Amino acid sequence: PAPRTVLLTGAAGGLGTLMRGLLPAYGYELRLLDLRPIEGEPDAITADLGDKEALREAVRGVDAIIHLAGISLESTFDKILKANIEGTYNLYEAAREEGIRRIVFASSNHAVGFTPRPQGNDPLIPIDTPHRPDTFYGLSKSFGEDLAQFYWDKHGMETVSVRIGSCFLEPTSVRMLSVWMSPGDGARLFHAALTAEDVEHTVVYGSSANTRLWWDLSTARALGYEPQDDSEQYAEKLIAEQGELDPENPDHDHLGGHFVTKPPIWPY
Ligand code: NAI
Ligand code: 15L
Repeated sequence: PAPRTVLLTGAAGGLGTLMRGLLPAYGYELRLLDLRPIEGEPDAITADLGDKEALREAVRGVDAIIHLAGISLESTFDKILKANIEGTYNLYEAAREEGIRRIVFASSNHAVGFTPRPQGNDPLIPIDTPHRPDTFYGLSKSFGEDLAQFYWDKHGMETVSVRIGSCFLEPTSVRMLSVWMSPGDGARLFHAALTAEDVEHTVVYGSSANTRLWWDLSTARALGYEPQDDSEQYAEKLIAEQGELDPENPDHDHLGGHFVTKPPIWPY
C-alpha cells in the first residue's frame, strides 16, 4: 500500500517548509521534526538527530520517512560529523528498530561536485558517476548514500537517495539554470520516491526538465517522476546580470559550482 503517514525531518528548513506546503495535496499526513520549533505547528517534534530516544519515538508508526534534516552547506568536519553522518545513522537505526521500510534521503549534487560539468556535446552526467565530494558536506552525502545501500543489503530497508540540485522558488545563478528543481517538481519527485515499488536503493538526480540540464534523469523517471518545469524562463535575465559560465573559472566548471573552491557564502 502507498505510504500515508510520513515523517519529515528538517521540516523547519527551506525545503522542509516548501514540502510542508505541497505534499499534503498528495494525501500524506506529515509528522514534522526539526531541531528548531516550527511556528504554527504545535505538534511538530523538536528534537536533535543526536537524540536516539526521541528519534525512535518520532519514527514509530510512520509508513515512510523523508530525511531532510542536517547541515545543508559546508561547515566544520566536527559539525558535519554530528548532524549529517551520526545523525543519519541514528535515524536509520531508529527506523530499523521500528520496522520502517522506506526512506527518501536528501542527498546532494555535492556528493559528485568535483566532477567537471558537461560542455558542448558532452553527455549528461550518469547516475553511476563516481562520488567526488566537493566539501565535508558533500562527503556526508556520499556517506548517506553508502549507508542507504548498506541498510538495503543488510536489512532490506529501501531508500531513494535524491541528489538534489537546487530546490528554491526560483534559480538565482547561471549555474542553477542547469541544476534547479522547482518546488513543484520536488514534490512530484518525493511523491514518486515514496510510491514507486521495489526501489531497493535507487539513486536519482533531483532537477526539473531544464533546457540546460547537466544530469541524466532516467532513474528518477523510472520511479514515475515527470518533471513539469524548466528554468529556461529565467535564463535571459540571469545571463544578462551574471554572464555565461566561464571555463577558466573553477567555480563555474564543476558540477558543485563554488563549493569546490571555498565554503559557500549565503546568499549567493
Ligand atoms: P535548511 O538548512 O534550510 O534546513 C535543514 C533543517 O535541518 C533546518 O531546519 C535545521 O534546523 C535542521 N537540522 C539541522 N541539524 C539538525 C539536527 N542535528 N537535528 C534535527 N534537525 C536538524 O536546508 P534545506 O535547503 O531545507 O535542505 C534540506 C535538505 O536537503 C538538507 O539535507 C540538504 O543538505 C538537502 N539539499 C538541499 C538542497 C536545496 O537546494 N535546498 C540541495 C541539495 C541537498
Ligand atoms: C546544496 O546541497 C545545498 O543544500 C543548497 O543550499 C544549495 O547550495 C545547493 O546544494 C546548490 O548546489 O545550489
